[in-house]
Amino acid sequence: MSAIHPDLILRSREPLNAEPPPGRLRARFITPTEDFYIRSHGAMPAIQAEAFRLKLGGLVTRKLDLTLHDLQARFHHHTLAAVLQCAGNRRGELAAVAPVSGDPWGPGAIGHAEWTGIALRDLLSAAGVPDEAGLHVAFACADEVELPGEGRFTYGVSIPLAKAMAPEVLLAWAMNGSALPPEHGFPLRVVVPGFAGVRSAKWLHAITVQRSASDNAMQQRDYKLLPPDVPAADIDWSRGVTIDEMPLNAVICEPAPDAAVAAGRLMLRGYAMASRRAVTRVDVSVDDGVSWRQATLAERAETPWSWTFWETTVDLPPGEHRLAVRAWDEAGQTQPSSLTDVWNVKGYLNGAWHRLRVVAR
Ligand SMILES: Nc1nc2c(c(=O)[nH]1)N[C@H]1C(S)=C(S)[C@@H](COP(=O)(O)O)O[C@H]1N2
Ligand SMILES: [Mo]
Repeated sequence: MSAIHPDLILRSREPLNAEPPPGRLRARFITPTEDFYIRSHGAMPAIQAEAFRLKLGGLVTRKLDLTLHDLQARFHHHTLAAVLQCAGNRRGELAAVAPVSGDPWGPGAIGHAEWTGIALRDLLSAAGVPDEAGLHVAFACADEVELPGEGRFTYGVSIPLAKAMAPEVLLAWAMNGSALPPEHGFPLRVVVPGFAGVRSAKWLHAITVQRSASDNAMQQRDYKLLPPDVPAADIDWSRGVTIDEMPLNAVICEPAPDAAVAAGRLMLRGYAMASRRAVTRVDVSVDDGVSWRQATLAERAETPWSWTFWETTVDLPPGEHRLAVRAWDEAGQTQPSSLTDVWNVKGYLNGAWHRLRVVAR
């Protein structure tokens, strides 16, 4: 196992799950690889780049069997900055409503990296995809994983062909200009900007074009948004909706929750993310959402696959203060105010206002 950065907050050692503290996450618009969250469901597979082959089959005109060098030599290279975020980002806060299952992620199960690889659509086009509605592209991976009640199986997920043919979906061999580190999927991973991290398959070795979504338990019996009345003890997955696109979100990265700060002027900083649409406004409150002021959008990108960094200065008299943040997107939508509104037993898609308390002295 490669050493992880000592500043990462370890959520689980086996499998390896870790996230950066929020202040570190907000330090750089492109998240340094060592600060990038790690979310794995099983042990990291050791793959030799020289022996690596990617197979593409299913409903295609020509099956493909390619080495890494073939991929790099035959297809146009793309580099794209994109956010990857876990559907369980901010799950930890939901436990205040009722118990949730899974690692208690803070707001750091997200990162914004520069990914280099080929467009998945170029590979699919080279293989020849039928002109048929409703197809799916399934990814098979090298890691063996385990889910409660499902036993052990190799990781697999799928995305609709329509998304697979979108220009932003990459098969990436590099992250921030260097080869993918083992924990982020060496030698090849999928990057599906805008979709929950679960679809960005690491340690990819086979792609299948097919008529239905992947029948892998990771696709069918996990990562679905369940209604709030589904009990933990007996999950009826057919009541859940497959989590693909991520909701609008905003987080206060600085100050930290329960921080003791000097009374007077205080800088608040954080991130906001909309997926597919742009973030158009970020509001900050120092009275728990009774009144709001607009933050400055300090750093943003041209594409909807990047996050937005916001900041603002507030004036806090001595005492306890309840801070809150909410983002707006270009469709004029904003986030639900309370954790109760979004709670689900698996703790996915927490896009409620991010709130925290600070004490000014
Ligand atoms: N093969 C494989 N791919 C995977 C996973 C995994 O456990 N195995 N975890 C997924 C989940 S849930 C997330 S959030 C992202 C995390 O990617 P990262 O560890 O590079 O941040 O990878 C996804 N791809
Ligand atoms: Mo995830």
